Amino acid sequence: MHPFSKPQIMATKTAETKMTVKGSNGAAKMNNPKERVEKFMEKVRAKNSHEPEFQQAVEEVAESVLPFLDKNVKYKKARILERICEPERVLMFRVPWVTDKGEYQINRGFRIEMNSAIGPYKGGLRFHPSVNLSVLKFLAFEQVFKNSLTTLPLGGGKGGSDFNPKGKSDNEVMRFCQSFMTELSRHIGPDTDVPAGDIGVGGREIGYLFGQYKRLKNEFTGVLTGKGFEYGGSLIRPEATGYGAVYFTEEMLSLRGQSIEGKTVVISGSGNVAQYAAEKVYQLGGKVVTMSDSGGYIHDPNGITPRKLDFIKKLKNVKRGRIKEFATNYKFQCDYHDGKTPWDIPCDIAIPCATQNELGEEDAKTLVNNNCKVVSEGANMPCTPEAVEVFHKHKIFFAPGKAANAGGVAVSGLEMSQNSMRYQWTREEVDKKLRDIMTNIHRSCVKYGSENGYTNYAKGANIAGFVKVAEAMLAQGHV
Ligand code: NDP
Ligand code: 2IT
Repeated sequence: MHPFSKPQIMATKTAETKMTVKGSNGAAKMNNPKERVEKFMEKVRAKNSHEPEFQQAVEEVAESVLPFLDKNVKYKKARILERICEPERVLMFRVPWVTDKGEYQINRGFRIEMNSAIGPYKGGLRFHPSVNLSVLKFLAFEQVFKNSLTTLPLGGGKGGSDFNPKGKSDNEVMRFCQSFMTELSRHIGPDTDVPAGDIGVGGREIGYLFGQYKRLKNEFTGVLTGKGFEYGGSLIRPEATGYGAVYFTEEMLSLRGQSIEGKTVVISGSGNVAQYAAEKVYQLGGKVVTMSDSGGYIHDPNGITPRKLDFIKKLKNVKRGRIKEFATNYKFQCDYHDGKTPWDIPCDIAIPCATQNELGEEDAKTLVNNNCKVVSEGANMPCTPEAVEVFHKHKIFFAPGKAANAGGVAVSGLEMSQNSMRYQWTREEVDKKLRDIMTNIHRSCVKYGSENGYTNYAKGANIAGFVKVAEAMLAQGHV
């Protein structure tokens, strides 16, 4: 241990204790923000033990919102933040299905209906073996703030299953989706709760889920988004999350008189979000040098061109293969790094697009040392709190997922509008609306998160997202 470690810790404790003062009624009043967050989190942890991801997401929001409540006592009195942390409803159900070989399988299905203050519950479904209550509650919690930021009338929800679509035949996936929807259909509806895709749930799964809902209810409604264009889907919805994350990056850069053109970009993941983030970076003149999957990452120093990206799209969306096969195909231009994440490759911009907590403190330090200037979260909570602290300390432009990846759910909201009108907008119309929404979200983050010339986008997104939901909750009474 370093000889100075102990006295330093004691000095911090003393400073913290001094900040605790007696209020006029004699009760201990806390002025130290860290202490207050800790006190708030004690209750959240006690109520939601064994849910580390949910606790992590709540703590990150509490750090920004608790100090804001001091200046906005009406929200504090009505205990809005405490209420937002408690899901309105949690559904958990059995999903029985049968494999092609006739083996009986049982998975667990979930839907977290988190908050409906500003619109019907809205958020994706995730099919992945790591899915549990904690993961889905964190995602549903984030979704409440994200959906609020889009300016559209969307409440927050999330769902999914520990079902693993990898290695399953189309018929097995179809039978699973039909069984999952047989139960879920009792709880959702176009004005109640509107699911969409997330990890492991793409166009194929949404099609099977929609087919089963329609069959059970005898209704053709916009109960799901991310549908195929032929049966009510919106143009640009597949592209929206990745494009939106890059539009947001452009906004951050343009505020400083820069652009994506000529920048080197490191992307993780190779699924829906990663593919379209890579496509948009290329269109705007940047160079994407990495993509990854859960097996490892590829490094292509010449950049991933549209032709190479087509290979990746076919590999991941049709063949459902591994990213390693890209390196085998382009073996003279590209390396494969087994079991690793791409954060040690020098870049100007990093866009993590795979999963939560995929970028830790050491990765963040490496990115900073390599002169990375912008980090935009395409995934939900991909950077750990320690990594985010490093970015803030070094004044990196860091866009949290609830702002940067909101383009996906925003175009889902536009899909709902088109379904209600029974009409479909052109690509150009939807893309323009997506761009405008990302610009507005950026503006909101700057409004609430800027101090001394630096924008803390996480703080800005949390407060801006909170205010709209809080106002709606106040207006609707203690429900
Ligand atoms: P996909 O299923 O299309 O792709 C997921 C990608 O991430 C794959 O490359 C996958 O690798 C990789 N991945 C998944 N889990 C892990 C893991 N535990 N460790 C390492 N790699 C992993 O999902 P999406 O692209 O839709 O979602 C990616 C992220 O973006 C998620 O955080 C999601 O919540 C978020 N998001 C998605 C939106 C959407 O509209 N789809 C909207 C907003 C956010 P492999 O193929 O090996 O599994
Ligand atoms: O995390 C997300 O915002 C999504 N998976 C998309 C949700 C949606 O309803 O489109």
